[in-house]
Amino acid sequence: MALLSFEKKYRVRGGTLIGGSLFDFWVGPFYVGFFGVTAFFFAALGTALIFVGAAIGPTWNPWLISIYPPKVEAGLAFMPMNEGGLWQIITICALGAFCSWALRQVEICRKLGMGLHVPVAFSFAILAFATLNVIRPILMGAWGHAFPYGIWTHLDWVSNVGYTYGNFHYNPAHMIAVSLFFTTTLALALHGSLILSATNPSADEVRTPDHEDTYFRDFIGYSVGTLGIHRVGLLLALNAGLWSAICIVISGTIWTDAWVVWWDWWLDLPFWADL
Ligand code: UQ2
Repeated sequence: MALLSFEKKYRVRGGTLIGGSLFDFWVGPFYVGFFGVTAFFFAALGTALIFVGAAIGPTWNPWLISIYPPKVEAGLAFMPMNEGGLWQIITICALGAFCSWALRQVEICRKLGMGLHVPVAFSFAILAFATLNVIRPILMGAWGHAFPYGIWTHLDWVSNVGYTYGNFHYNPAHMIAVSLFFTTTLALALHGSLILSATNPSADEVRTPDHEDTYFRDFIGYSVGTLGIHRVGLLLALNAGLWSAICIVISGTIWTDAWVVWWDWWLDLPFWADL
């Protein structure tokens, strides 16, 4: 169906979660909805407050601008603007915008009669952010454990937190997360190259899914299938985000030592513990 006649059929009212038909319209190509309004509000306010923080100083160098969370000593208190309060409101704006975006995706899914896979997937990204800057700081008792909003300073934060637990690469959940990120790129490279090789062949005619299946059956004796590869891809990608959240939320909460010490359970196994 051509794009214009498709839009005529599907750009109709309905499917909203909140607000009925009040915000059920488009601005140019963008569906608005109640959550389009809230997303715009949170994004605009959050961005404006980042500029307020930049104006407070000490730099306008975009690489070095940073909005810091409160000091660890402040615990979980609400703070004045220039002592972490800006960071607190910007964090609320960020989560408000992310959740608005997810719910706007849900409304679009409902309009089009599609599954909710995209908003579910996006929710894992929101979960990862919330784990870093809300859940873990609350579990540890201070907003000061969250990361600052700055290009350079958030990298410093990652480095510092890594060294706080010795070498973060010994964190078993971090190992699982990294493996999932690599496997995700493997899956996407396999899939992208396979699709391009079949739809963009040097021969004149585009190849079929049978060619794609047969390629992998010839190569490794197995094809996961054209729908299956997308299930594998989504599963890998969501787990990469999930295990990233797990690997950071267990650090400083249920495990406070260097991560290499965790592996002592292996050395303590009865087979060789007494040798
Ligand atoms: C496949 C298939 C596709 C694909 C790919 C495969 C026709 C177009 C890439 C091959 C994938 C396999 C064997 C699984 C890979 C698993 C991991 C964990 C990387 O069979 O069906 O559809 O794109």
